[in-house]
Amino acid sequence: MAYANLIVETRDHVGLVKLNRPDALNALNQDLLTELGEALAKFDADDKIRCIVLTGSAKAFAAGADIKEMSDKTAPEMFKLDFFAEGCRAIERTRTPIIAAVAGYALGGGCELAMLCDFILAADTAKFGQPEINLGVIPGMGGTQRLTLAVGKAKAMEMCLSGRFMTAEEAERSGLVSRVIPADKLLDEALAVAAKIADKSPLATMAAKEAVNRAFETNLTEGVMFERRLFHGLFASEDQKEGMAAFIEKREPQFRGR
Ligand code: CO8
Repeated sequence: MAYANLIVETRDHVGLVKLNRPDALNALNQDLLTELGEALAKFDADDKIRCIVLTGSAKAFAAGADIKEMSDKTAPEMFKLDFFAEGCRAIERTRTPIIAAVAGYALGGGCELAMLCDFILAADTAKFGQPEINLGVIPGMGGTQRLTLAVGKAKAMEMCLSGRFMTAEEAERSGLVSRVIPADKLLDEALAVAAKIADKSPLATMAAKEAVNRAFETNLTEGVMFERRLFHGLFASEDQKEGMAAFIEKREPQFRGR
């Protein structure tokens, strides 16, 4: 299916979604977020797709919510607009792992979008920020919460209050991104990591994703119990038998998602 604001491709078992509003630095408007939700839902429903890469352009992953689209809105209109929240829910609902491959600006809703993904690989050109304060507002797609969980209060507070951007290097040091990669290698590396994930049992990757995400929602005892139950449950899968047999037989496992 062709999208107006996205380029969507598949590479074997990996789904690639490229934000594509170059004239607006991939600013997140209603159409783009709606399309993104549709594209993710399609990949998630496709058993062949076992990992997703979300990326932007060399200049911008996304420069935030579309300021021009929302500048004249009233509070009741913003209250009724659900596409921002629905865009967030679409990512949260996606059970297939999603890697954000971020080059250039990831600002405001763009930074929040990257943080909604399961982890971020950053090009050395990446710049992260929550500059909403410069517009007289604050982050609205989870930035005050997820940035604080990722980098701690001091840096999150400084970024949200002052609008200061973080470089890729600082973002890695602070735990916001998993790795920094030379910009010209970013997409290849993200696709290679995604292919590696796609080789695992999809039941196990989904379970691992659910268990790590549970760490943000619960206390340690409950989280560990949740993890243990998922661990036990995976012994009902053929993939567990295959994975352990392959280790013992010194061969590569063939995971089938059963
Ligand atoms: N919205 C709309 N258009 C944008 C945006 C944006 N966020 N960012 C850039 N553009 C447009 C520019 O207007 C410009 O268009 P035109 O050529 O028609 O004038 C084009 O993209 C290129 O941008 P610049 O000329 O500004 O490019 P520069 O290289 O000079 O600057 C920057 C790049 C620094 C990224 C600059 O564009 C910028 O500061 N952009 C805005 C960043 C920002 O403030 N983001 C936060 C937006 S608010 C937000 O994200 C809230 C999310 C929560 C919503 C939740 C609702 C419930």
